[in-house]
Amino acid sequence: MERRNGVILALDVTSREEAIQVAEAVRDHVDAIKINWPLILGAGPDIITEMARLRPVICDMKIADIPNTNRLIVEQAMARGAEAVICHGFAGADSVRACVNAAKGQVFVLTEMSHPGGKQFTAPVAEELALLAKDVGARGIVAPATRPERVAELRKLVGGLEIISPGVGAQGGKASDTLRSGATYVIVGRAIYQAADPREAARMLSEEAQAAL
Ligand code: NUP
Repeated sequence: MERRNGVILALDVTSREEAIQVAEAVRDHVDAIKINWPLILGAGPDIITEMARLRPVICDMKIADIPNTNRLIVEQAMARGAEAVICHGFAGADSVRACVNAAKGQVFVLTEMSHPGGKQFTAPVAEELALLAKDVGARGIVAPATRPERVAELRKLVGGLEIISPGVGAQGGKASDTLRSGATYVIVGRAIYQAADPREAARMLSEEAQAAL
């Protein structure tokens, strides 16, 4: 995927029809579509293939199992057209490595999560998780737009890896602050798909992001 807008759409709607409607409306203003369990369960896994026709797809299944199961999950996602997947790092290096191998490197590893509870267990080990991502050859990490200072700290550790950052809009983060702190892309869900005019909301976020890059 190419960084033109700096924005990844988090498409957490639950019906195929709504997913297609939103994705078609905003596709010009986002660089990728992130699909999570609500849509995969609501519309079925073929939605990955359908969305991949519109924009590169990142499957946010937060994979966190033993290596063999991780491999099987990633193979299913990639076979349906995903460009990349998101996995948890806490399952350990072998589990993350299994994802990296199955996805040919196209893996983002979660570090500190963006919600308040993210401070409880993920924040204290976020640096270790970021270094693990680098060690195993992941494409990047996920870091919180709700805490841009943490994005900046994690950026120093991961060097040239990509950082994708959720938490803009509904969770209180700001796209420009996050990108200036070192994120490569911001991930935005409700602030786009729940907007009265999703296309205009995505266009404005893309404009803000491009000005900050
Ligand atoms: O730490 C994380 N925070 C987070 O919000 C890791 C994530 N993967 N996400 C996801 O980003 C979350 O599951 C949702 O799909 C999206 C944010 O959506 P919104 O808060 O912009 O609606």
